[in-house]
Amino acid sequence: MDHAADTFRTDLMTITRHVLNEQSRHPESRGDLTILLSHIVLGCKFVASAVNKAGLAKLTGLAGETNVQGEEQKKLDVLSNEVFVNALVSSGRTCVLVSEEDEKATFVDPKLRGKYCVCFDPLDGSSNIDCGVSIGTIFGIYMIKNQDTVTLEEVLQPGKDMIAAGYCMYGSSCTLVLSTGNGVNGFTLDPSLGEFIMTHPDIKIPPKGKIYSVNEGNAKNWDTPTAKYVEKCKYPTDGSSPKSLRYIGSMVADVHRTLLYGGIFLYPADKKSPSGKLRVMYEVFPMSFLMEEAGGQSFTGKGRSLDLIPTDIHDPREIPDIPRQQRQRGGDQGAVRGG
Ligand code: FDP
Repeated sequence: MDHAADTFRTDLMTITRHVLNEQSRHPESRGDLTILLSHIVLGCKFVASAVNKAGLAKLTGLAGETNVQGEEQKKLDVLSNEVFVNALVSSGRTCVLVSEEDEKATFVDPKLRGKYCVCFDPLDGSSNIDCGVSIGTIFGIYMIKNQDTVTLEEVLQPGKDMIAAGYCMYGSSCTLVLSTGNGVNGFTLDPSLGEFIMTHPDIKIPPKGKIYSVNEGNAKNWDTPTAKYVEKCKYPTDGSSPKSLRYIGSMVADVHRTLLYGGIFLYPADKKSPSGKLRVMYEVFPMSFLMEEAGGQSFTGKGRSLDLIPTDIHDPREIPDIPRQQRQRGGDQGAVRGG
């Protein structure tokens, strides 16, 4: 990109302009997705501002509550969840919301309902909040056939049925990466304009990557194929150079780097988490959708990640009354990769 010319750019591709352009490719569209996305963008701007002020405003630290995964909630998690729930409901375009922070799915008041279901993690990577490392919001959007009669079963759709997905990374800059099923584009928040401007058009993951990204502290609990794969990254047997290890421990940041630089990010199942740690509906699906749209792959160890059918909105958590064998989940490890 021509940075000198960028300084003087006057014809800016804002995210709104981009989404409207995408909408015009579907003459039958009534702009509902555009409106929904503009509310998500507003939520991202709000959270970006709160994250920037977190240290100053004493927003860091525990809020004294525990979420469904048994993790202590941070104030910023709670705030971000409220911001997104309010933004999504007030868009008038959603009928069901699935949030990492809420035990149950939220069924929107019938008067305010629209045709979309949004699954989201309002603030992913929250163990990184207090040290200022990049964190992010992840979201995936489904269309629901009948918003008036929608049930929880309808929400448990395979990832391949998603119509749009994205994430917003709150880091040294604030970057929103979005796909509406026609490639992947990245936008950076210009704080002086308060607008996301397209900075990474048509992202394609490099076909070959030199980086592997995994929490190797879990290695003693891995199965043999996983351990062998990671060993090969370090000690290749085909004469190639060893790969570099990069692991931030914040999925949005690790996936963002993988999208731009190539390589592999994985969070394999282990003895502690036999079905893996990453949540299917609001972590694995949106990121897998973006990876595939960018020309990469995402798989569970047994098959394509987007083919999984969740049986619980917070899969893969253990559900005591349903034996694991009777559930339809297709895999037990996760990896997204370029080449
Ligand atoms: P966090 O627990 O900090 O919210 O699934 C959540 C997640 O972060 C991902 O963002 C991240 O990739 C992963 O967990 C990190 O897990 P480990 O600390 O076990 O490596």
